[in-house]
Amino acid sequence: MAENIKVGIVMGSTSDWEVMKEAAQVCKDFGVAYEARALSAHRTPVELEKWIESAEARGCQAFIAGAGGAAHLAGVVAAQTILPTFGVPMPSKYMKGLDSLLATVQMPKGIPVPTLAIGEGGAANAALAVIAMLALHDPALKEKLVDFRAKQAEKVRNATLPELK
Ligand code: RP5
Repeated sequence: MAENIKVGIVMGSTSDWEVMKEAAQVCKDFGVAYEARALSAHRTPVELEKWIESAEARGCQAFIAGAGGAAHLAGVVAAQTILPTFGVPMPSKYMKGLDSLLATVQMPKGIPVPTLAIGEGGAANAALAVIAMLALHDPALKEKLVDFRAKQAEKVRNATLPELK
C-alpha cells in the first residue's frame, strides 16, 4: 500500500480495469501518485468505506470511481467524503453503458458526482479533470498540463487525411 497518494481510483470489479487503466495511465504519465483498487459498493461495502478513509489519511485529493450497470459506486464514494469524486460509466454488455451513465450521472441534489463519458475516453478525462484541479496549486503540474494540450493540438494540426483513389 502506497504511503502517499493524490488520487484514489476505484472500480466495481476487476472486469472494469481494461477501461479504468486509462485513468491510471494518465496519472502515471503526469507523475501523479495514485492507488487503484477494485472494490464494490454492493459486494464489499465495508472494505470500500475503509479504503476511502485510508486514502484520505494518506493525502488523497480526489477520487475517480468507475462502475457498470446499476452503477452506484461513485455516488456511494461521494457520500462518504467531501473530496471531489468523479464518475466514469462502464460500457455494459446489454445496454452498452447507457445504464451505467444514467445511474452515475443522475445523482440527487446534495452529493455531486461530476460524470465523464462512457468508457476509456471518460476514464482518461476523469484523470485529466483531477489533474486540472490539482494544477491550480501546483505550478509544475500546470506546466505539464499546458504542454500536454499544446502537443495534442500540434498533432491535430499536423494530421493529414487520406487521398481519394
Ligand atoms: C459492476 O458490475 C462493476 O462495476 C462491473 O462493471 C459490473 C460487472 O461486474 P462483474 O460481474 O464483471 O464482476 O459492479
